[in-house]
Amino acid sequence: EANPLKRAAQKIADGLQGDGGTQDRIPGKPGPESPTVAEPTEPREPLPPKPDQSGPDTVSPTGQPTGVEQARMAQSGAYLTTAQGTRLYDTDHSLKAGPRGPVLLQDHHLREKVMHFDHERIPERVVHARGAAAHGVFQSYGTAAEVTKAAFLAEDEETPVFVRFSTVLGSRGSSDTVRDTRGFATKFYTSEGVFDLVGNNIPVFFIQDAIKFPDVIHAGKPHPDREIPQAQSAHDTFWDFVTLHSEAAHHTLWNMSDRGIPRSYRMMEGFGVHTFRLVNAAGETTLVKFHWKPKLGVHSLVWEEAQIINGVDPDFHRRDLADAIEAGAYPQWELGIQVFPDTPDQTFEGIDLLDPTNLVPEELAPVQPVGLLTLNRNPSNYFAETEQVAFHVGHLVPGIDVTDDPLLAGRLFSYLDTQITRLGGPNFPQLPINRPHAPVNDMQRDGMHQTAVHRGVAPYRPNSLDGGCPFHAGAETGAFVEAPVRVPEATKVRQAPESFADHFSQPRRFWLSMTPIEREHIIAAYTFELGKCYEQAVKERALQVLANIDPVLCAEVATGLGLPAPEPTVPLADVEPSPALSQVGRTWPTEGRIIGIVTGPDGDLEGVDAVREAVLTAGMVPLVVAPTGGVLGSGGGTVTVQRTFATARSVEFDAILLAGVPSAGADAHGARDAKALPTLPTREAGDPRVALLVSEAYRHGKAIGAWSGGEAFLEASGVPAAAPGVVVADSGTAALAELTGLMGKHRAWERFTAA
Ligand code: HDE
Repeated sequence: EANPLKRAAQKIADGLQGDGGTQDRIPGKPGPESPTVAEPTEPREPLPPKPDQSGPDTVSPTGQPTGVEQARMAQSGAYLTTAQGTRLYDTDHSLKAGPRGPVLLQDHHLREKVMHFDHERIPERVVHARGAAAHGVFQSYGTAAEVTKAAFLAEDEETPVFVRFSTVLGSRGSSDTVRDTRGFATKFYTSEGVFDLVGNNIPVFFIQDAIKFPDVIHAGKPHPDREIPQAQSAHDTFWDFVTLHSEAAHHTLWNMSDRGIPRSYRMMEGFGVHTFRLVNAAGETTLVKFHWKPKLGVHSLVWEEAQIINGVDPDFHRRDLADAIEAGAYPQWELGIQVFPDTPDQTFEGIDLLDPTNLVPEELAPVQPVGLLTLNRNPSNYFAETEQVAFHVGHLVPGIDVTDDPLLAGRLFSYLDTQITRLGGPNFPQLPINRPHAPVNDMQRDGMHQTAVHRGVAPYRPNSLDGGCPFHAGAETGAFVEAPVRVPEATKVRQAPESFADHFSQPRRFWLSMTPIEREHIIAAYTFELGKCYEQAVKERALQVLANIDPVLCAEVATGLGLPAPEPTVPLADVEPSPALSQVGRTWPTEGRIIGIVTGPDGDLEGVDAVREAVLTAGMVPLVVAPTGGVLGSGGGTVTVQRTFATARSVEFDAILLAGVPSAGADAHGARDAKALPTLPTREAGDPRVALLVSEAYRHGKAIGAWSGGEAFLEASGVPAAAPGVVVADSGTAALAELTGLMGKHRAWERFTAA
């Protein structure tokens, strides 16, 4: 297949045959590696990783290449063994005194097997526990070379990377589409050592000083008595803290905006949050903020959609990322920097650059692209890679240094510290996923889980016994040299600077930058979350915070809560909006978008086939939805079904196409699952499950198209054929053409009442 996008989309569609993976493919279409029904009797090696999967490329701590194979040493040979390499003839029965007798204590295999199992889990991350990751490559444009000497940012440098996306509050098994901030952490394996950019999808943070991190996280995590709610901010302790603590107002507002519920990890921005200091070859310094800009645009779910997905497919974001990469539809982001002069006061246009609750509008300091990130390989083992990867804001390379942001200072301590508990000792840099690709020659020795066999007798400096090795490097031999920044003379205090005291002008700017639709979403989010709180005092205090941001926001939420709207206690800030903060109004590529094509045995199957082909050619993914699984039609004009009315839910699709005349009621095609529920008061025409599909898609602002009698579904679902974003056409391909244009806007925004 010549068109790579089409190939990618086809692969996603194929991979999604049936509802789950290789075991569940269409009859007659087994996957290439499908397991046979019976257990194989001939020994063979484990299946190799799929083409899209790979483990980390590793080198040993002493710089010797080891390759992935060494990491897989535990799987050599065809025969089952103990951990000591002794072959086993049975691993299914304990050693007993007779078949019905007691199990014998001497069963060393039982003991070893269960002992290892008992210790398979490590502590999950205290925050960002739930994540999904991928390998990729970062291609530098060289445009940052003037401001930094970092080798990986020089022209045409290519650097391997590993990126982990995450939610913050939920535990490892929680749902993907909860309202929360998302982590966006990137490990660059550069020739000068590892650089980690440990960012979020929101450019500001709740607190200005790391000493409050345990407070904000304790407040956001589930209540300590019942451990509910999981992964959400809609509860009293969270709102108690963020309303008592007005510096949290800005980040909270972002969380309540559409940014808190991204459509996909592939459609999120990333931000370094803090201001960093770059150093160039001449030793000149510049202050910068890092940005990741997704090629597919910044898109979000709507709240009801997010809630449904949490039940229907809690792994929605994880699946989306892995499917796209497996199919070859590689997600891409441009890395950009906002550049500020390194002046002694470290402010820009009156904005304190050391205050992590501030952003700098792109209209004041444009984001300048410096390189391209492409994620192109899935991990081959979740635990070894995604779980064991250890990021740290202190993993810096020459040319990138930190600033005195007090939040960043705390992070510089925390990340190393937490890995010791999580990864069981100080040798986690030796884990394959964490190993630098630059030669390592440290004098760290011993400790838990030491895997290096160090040579020599003198792990100390100065020494003569190991020939004085290893040697210090100078700046000219690539050493990291801290920027010699002057620290003002001062007295020790536990105090924030006065410039950190403005907590409302930045949130007000964000609010004013939103379109009416986005403002409605924000109002609805506050009303929902505060409506879930029990404490009246918390709600009242939240309204006070909102009054200081904007009177309309405050009044609308107050109405929803049935409470009076308070007056502001600070003068409303006079700020210019920053249109770059809004997600609505632009047109974006539609690659990788998923179109549900609803049809049945009586539908226009030829038309469906033509539409599938056109969807694939456009690099999007067609999923055919029909009353039952299997293959529709016969002979040449057949269509394979990927979803049934029972397994499909609107939230999986970015747009819906209705092909052909619906069959009234579920019985027509013998779908028994429809009988598992009490009968709904069905409308005249149409299966109620399709009516739900279409009405939900409509409510969520998704493009809907119909042809060849499919219009009748619209009526049955209560969707007006003339509504914005609804297309009725003569043929499937004509409907698709219009639909694609609509999807470029992400949603039919005109359908939202605020528009
Ligand atoms: Fe983190 N954060 N953080 N954080 N953070 C962790 O480190 C911490 C902050 C971020 O995919 C922990 O390895 C403190 C801001 C991401 O593995 C821990 C403070 C930003 C990830 C930690 C912050 C982040 C973490 C938990 C306040 C955005 C996931 C496990 C001073 C710029 C990385 C771990 C991954 C993870 C501490 C604030 C981003 C406990 C003390 C601001 C993306 O060390």
